[in-house]
Amino acid sequence: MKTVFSPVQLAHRPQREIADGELVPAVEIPSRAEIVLDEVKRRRLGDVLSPDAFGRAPLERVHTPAYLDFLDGFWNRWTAAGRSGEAFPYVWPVRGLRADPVPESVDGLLGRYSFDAGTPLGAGTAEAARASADTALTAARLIRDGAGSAFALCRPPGHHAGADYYGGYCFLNNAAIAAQWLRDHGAARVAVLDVDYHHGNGTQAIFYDRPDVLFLSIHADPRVEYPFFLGHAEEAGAKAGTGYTRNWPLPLGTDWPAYARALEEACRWLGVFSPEVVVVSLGLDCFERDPISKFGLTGDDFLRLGQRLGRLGLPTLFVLEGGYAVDALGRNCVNVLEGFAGG
Ligand code: OKP
Ligand code: ZN
Repeated sequence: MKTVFSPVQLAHRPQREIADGELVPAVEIPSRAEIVLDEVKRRRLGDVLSPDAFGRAPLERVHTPAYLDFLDGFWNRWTAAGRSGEAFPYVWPVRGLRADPVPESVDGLLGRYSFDAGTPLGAGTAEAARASADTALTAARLIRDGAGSAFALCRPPGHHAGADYYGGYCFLNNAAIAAQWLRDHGAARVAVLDVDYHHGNGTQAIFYDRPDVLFLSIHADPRVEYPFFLGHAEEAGAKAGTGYTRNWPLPLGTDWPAYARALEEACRWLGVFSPEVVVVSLGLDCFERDPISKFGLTGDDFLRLGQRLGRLGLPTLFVLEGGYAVDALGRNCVNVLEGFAGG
């Protein structure tokens, strides 16, 4: 299986994040990607390619032009306003407040285009996010050109980002951008299977009304876990997309037997939908020792997860999302990929 990665993705270097009422060291850090890349090479998964620049058009198929302008131009505006440290929003246009007109001040802009205060935006963020999306697109093109699988070593991750908002360490929705690109380049039906510990709220929102992209997510119950405001079992799509979103919120402490039952159901839906490509939003934060998560999957369970996906026999694009136990991240990630390839 080929891997796509660019060192430009390391330019996003968050220092601190707001979590649980404190400013704490950031967890979505460059070494995550380096650890995964090292393990890909050590275990000889396959060639590692650099992404090509796909430009803005495939991003605009998922994100609004105004949001993309915000991301591209924000750091200049922030520094021009005399700010120096990484940026955090602190006020949002919630119920009854107006999202439009879009504010002119940097603090207003941050609130308008985000949904949480836990996601630092810094000098290299836009450039890294763009490279991360190009990584997903380059891997998607490998699949379009006939590969049975490919691994997009994306960072920063993407599945929490919506059409016009960032959050959850995510800026551009890499998996959604890849899925849409595959739709635009010959695939009639694409499925996104999100196995990150956190619900992929951005991806769900982007495809919620659509029957051509199936969204399936297995994750910690949002009643007790981030992102709290999406990912409940009854969310099943709307309008023409009714029935084309499925959620499996699971309790904290879930280990492999219960996880595997949800995965079995998701695989059954994949069989019924019969997509031309499966995009796997590959978070590794269901791991038992993940520092911010509370599921109980082991290293061997990630091998089992990959094997189960391999048995679907469908062209599969793996897009890296979360996973913060940096010491075990490489092993867990490559376990999924090898499990998939090795049967
Ligand atoms: C991104 B991805 C925990 C704070 C959690 C946000 C988590 C974002 C996860 N104390 N903050 O889905 O892995
Ligand atoms: Zn996650």
